[in-house]
Amino acid sequence: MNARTMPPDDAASIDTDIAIIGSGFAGLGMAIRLRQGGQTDFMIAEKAESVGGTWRDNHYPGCACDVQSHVYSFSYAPNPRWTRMFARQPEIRSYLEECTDRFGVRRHLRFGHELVSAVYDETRHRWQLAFANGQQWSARVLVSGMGGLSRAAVPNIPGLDTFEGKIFHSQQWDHAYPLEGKRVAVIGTGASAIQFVPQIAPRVAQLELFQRTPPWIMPKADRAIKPLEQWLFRNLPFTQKIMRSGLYWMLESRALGFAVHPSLMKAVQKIAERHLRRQVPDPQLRATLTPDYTIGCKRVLISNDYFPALSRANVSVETTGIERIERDAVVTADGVRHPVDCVIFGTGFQVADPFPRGVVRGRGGVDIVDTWRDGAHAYLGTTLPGYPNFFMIVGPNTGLGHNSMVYMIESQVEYILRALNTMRSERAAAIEVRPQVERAYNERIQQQLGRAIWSTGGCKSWYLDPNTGKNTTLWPGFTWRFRQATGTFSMDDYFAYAPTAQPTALPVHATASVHGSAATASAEAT
Ligand code: N01
Repeated sequence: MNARTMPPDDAASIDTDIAIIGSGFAGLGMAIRLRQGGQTDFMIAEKAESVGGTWRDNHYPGCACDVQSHVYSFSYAPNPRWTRMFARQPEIRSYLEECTDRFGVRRHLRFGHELVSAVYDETRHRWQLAFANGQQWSARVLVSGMGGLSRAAVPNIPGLDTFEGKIFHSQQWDHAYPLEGKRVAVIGTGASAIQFVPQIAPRVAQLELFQRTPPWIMPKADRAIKPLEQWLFRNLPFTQKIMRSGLYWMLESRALGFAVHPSLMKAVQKIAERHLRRQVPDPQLRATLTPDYTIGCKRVLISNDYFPALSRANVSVETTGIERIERDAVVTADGVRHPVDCVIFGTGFQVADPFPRGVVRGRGGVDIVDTWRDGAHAYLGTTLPGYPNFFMIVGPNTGLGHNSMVYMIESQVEYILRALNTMRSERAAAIEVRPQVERAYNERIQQQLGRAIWSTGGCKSWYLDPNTGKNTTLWPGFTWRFRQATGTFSMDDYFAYAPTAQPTALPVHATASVHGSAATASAEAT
């Protein structure tokens, strides 16, 4: 099927070669590169009514990227019109809308398609997809661009359902609710909260910030991009390339402290301590806001207006744990009632379970939730034994604490394109990563992570699986190494299925020395 023959939206069942789920940076990035390669037989299922992923869903006041925009954009689509070094959410969302049109992927999009199940049919080598709207698709290849930070996490606090005021999560911000004059409780002090607290503090009557763990915060080198710079970027594009490259290497150098020599983080911590001292004159508040773990263990945040907001007369920071919520108050473990009109959760996302049970089922109907019982894992964050022709973008251990996720996404997209090309040239109906290749890769990753600041810094974070304590989210180190590792696709790492449904050993190719790959060609059974 090609674009000309694509069936209308109301068709009950659709056959497509490649189904992409999600239209954030990952899904769009995959679609754009397919189009650029001349592929037209693919469709993108998007649960919402527009593209943008996290940059559509998160629109809380102050929402902005904490990575410089020149790096946080597609390498092939620099945007000379960025207005700030760290673009704000509406600008990033517009950028993604523009890319959708510019690269001709809009006609491949199907909005209002929330995936409810993807089941691998071993006899036909196809993924059978069902959507909440009743649509069904059949696809040879399934690419997940669903991201790990899309399902809001709201803690199960006793009495939450008895609260009679207004409640919402930062990801579902209710702009229609007037915060003016209200007593507001904010729960959580992560990347989202530190962006919206300074925005709402001047508007509310009183803001109580419930802090469980203080974050380390560095100064944010943000500024408007001057018209002359924009002119240069537009008319002499190499200038923006130089800027991008400089920023990339500046950010990349931070991996040295995070993953290679965690002791270097002490020097970084000094900068954060100075930032705190300069911005918070009150020693008691300063003590409350000083973390007791090494910087970098949790995501390092950047802000110039968070600390000043906390010094306002109408803002207080509460560190006693929350015991319950009553009709009109938050009650802390010391028995104190904190009467509020509104509770805003800045409590992050359900990172450990990116796919709910029942949504992705591979060979033998095995649910990915069961495969990941002891924590998520994948080969190069992309492929998983038991799940043929299933590719994840932003899968396990591809997250970053120091550089742009778009770089990781592009690395994975290119790897998937290589896999698809190899399948075509080998005439394989399906491919599946060999279990021992994936296992050896993950052992290596976990070893490296064990030495990194995220494991040794003395904190608990969402980077670690809550059940096993394993870091299943972050890539351990330099992003160029990930680019290198994904830069070759070796069939030696995979089983190939002939159209008969039996795995066959395809000819063994010269084994590329892929970083982290055991790259063995022994014909082990699954
Ligand atoms: O969520 P978080 P977030 N009782 O998980 C607290 C990305 N992002 O939405 O630290 C009380 O970081 C929790 O406390 P603790 C980015 O990758 C990017 O802020 O666990 N408190 C913490 O303070 C980021 O890392 C941008 O002790 C509870 C907070 O809630 C990720 O999204 C901007 C609690 C959660 O912080 C998530 O950020 C924004 C409970 N029961 C976000 N449960 C960019 O600019 C949780 N907390 C790119």
